[in-house]
Amino acid sequence: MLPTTVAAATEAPPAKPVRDRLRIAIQKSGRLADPARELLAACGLSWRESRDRLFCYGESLPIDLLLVRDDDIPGLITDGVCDLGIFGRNVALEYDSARRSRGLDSSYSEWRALGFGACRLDLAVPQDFDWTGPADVEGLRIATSYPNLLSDWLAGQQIDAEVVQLMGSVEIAPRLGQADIICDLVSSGGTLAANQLKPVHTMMQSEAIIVGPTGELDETRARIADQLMRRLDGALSAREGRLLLLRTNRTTLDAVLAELPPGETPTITAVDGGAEVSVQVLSRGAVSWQRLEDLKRAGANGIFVLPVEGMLA
Ligand code: PRT
Ligand code: ZN
Repeated sequence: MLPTTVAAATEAPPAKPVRDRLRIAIQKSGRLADPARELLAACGLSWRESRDRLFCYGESLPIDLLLVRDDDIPGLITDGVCDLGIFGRNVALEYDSARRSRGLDSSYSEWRALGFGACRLDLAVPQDFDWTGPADVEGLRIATSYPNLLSDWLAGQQIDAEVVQLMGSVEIAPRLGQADIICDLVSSGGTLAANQLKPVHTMMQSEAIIVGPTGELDETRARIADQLMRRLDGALSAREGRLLLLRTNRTTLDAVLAELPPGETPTITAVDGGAEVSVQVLSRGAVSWQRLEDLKRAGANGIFVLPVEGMLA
């Protein structure tokens, strides 16, 4: 009788089960967890959560969530366990860079930037360091959790320096003598200051992104993903957009139109037999007090600025 291993080797590998639901990986807990869920909820998604809080079954649409550590999301998409993922661009590019250094192509691409989780990957040095420019890094030890992005940057600058890889508490490395300077994420800069460090060079700007596979999804999941992206675009525009309503006399209309914020073409409707007009415009961002005062001065009255709940182009 043949050994079982030989018999098994001649058998076709088991076919992968076809999934007819879309699966999105998001952070289980941490900075991006709540905003990611809020954004998906704004797209009309609702879920039933598993008891272990690792899986959320999509009820309103066939879109399930996998709740994981952000660092695991790139691998889950690469392996096809999840279709889409929401996590920081910093994590996405670090993973890409690691793959490139092994001669592999990207396994996903950024589909949309989501407007939350903003931060920068900065080089930071002790406060008494007399920084003159990137060349100052030559020969130094740099602590970071982003060894691939840092190595890419060093190579691009033709700088020879030692990369000290740490999983966390990077800011404390110079004080502990583990490194001379650091390369780490910064948002307010408070943590750097608390550790007597100052930012001197920004290597990348980051925010939360939604990524999808570089290859094609099968037809069913591609259709669900298209629907989600259309809703997402609406939710993102609605989040930033404001509906501006005002009235003005026809004689001051041109002056008022000149003060409108950047946005869509305004809708102008005659009221009171045509002497007055009502103007409605979707502003692409918040409308400042200064803008409202300028509008009023130009002849607008009854000005309303309203948040937008949803939008479908
Ligand atoms: O458990 P899991 O692995 O999922 O979470 P995590 O601990 O790796 O990540 P988490 O939740 O801290 O961050 C997730 C993502 O949020 C990051 O990958 C970034 O894309 C984004 N983000 C935005 C930040 C920051 N802002 C940020 N400030 N990630 C980390 N920080 C750190 C910073 O390095 C500093 O140590 O927060 C500290 C405070 O920053 P300051 O500058 O405001 O003092
Ligand atoms: Zn993480």
